[in-house]
Amino acid sequence: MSVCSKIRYVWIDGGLVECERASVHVLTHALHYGTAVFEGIRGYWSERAKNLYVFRLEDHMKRLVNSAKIIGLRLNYSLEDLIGAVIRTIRANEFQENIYIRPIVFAGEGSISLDISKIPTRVSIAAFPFGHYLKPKGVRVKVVSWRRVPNYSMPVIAKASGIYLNSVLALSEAISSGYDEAILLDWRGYVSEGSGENVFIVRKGTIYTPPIYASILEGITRDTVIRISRDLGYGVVERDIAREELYIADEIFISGTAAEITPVIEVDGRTIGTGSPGPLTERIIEYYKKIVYNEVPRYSEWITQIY
Ligand code: PY5
Repeated sequence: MSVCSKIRYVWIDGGLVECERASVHVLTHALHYGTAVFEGIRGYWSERAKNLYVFRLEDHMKRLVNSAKIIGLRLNYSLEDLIGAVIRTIRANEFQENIYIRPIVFAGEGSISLDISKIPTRVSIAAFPFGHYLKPKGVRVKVVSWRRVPNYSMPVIAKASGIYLNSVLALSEAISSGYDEAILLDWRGYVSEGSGENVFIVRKGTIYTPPIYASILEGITRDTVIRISRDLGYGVVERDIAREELYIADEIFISGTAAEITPVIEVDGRTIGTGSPGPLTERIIEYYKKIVYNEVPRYSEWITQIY
């Protein structure tokens, strides 16, 4: 199936073009060296309101701008320009279903030199219909042999394309061993994160998640989970998690824009809790769903209404 079967327009370098025309040259710098930063954002179609709600759009676009700054990609658009461009892209496609939005800022053509200071920066925004990324009833995960890139080698807080080779290797190891998803340890041996998700464990009613210094991406869903869990009355502690704590956790879940909040039911062949999503995990998932569909007024500032 063609990549454009469900996309009419893509925003590229300042304007909308027909999807078929949104292509790049083979000498694009980012293709060779991973010199790009991107975002993943979700939009939820509410049948009840007959509207599409984008979740935490401004926070995602702020992270995109920050990622570009960290990598040293010069960006010729303001935060406001980029937010406006996302809204325009969705409206032009007239989506009336759940979507995923993928903006990318990348080093274009001009030279194969590793010096990106003279290479023009390009930007594109594509959006397309999207369902579940992982099994919503729970995934089986493997702690893989690849370690999460340490932040003394790569600026892992930036959502940068090149860093994703680490995630690709981790996920393919997990899948080829018969699992659904990978968990990577950090350079010290503590739990870092999934291939595309942050990790949370529950022990005796308290929620724990690795700190920023465990080389994680500072997930926006992670921040959402921390805030809404506290709202629901649960304690949330950011601290190092040892690998073996995963095995004896009462519940585990992973969070990310694509993965949303997905229960983990098995780690390295050990069943977690009862082997089905735990009660606390289910409560947070339920609350999260209400929030993204704009059914919780206190969190409506996280929502951008499209139509
Ligand atoms: N950690 C990594 C390595 C990620 O790639 C992601 C998001 C997260 C954590 C969670 O971040 P957030 O909650 O801000 O989304 N991954 C992307 C996503 O859209 C790409 C996944 C293929 O979920």
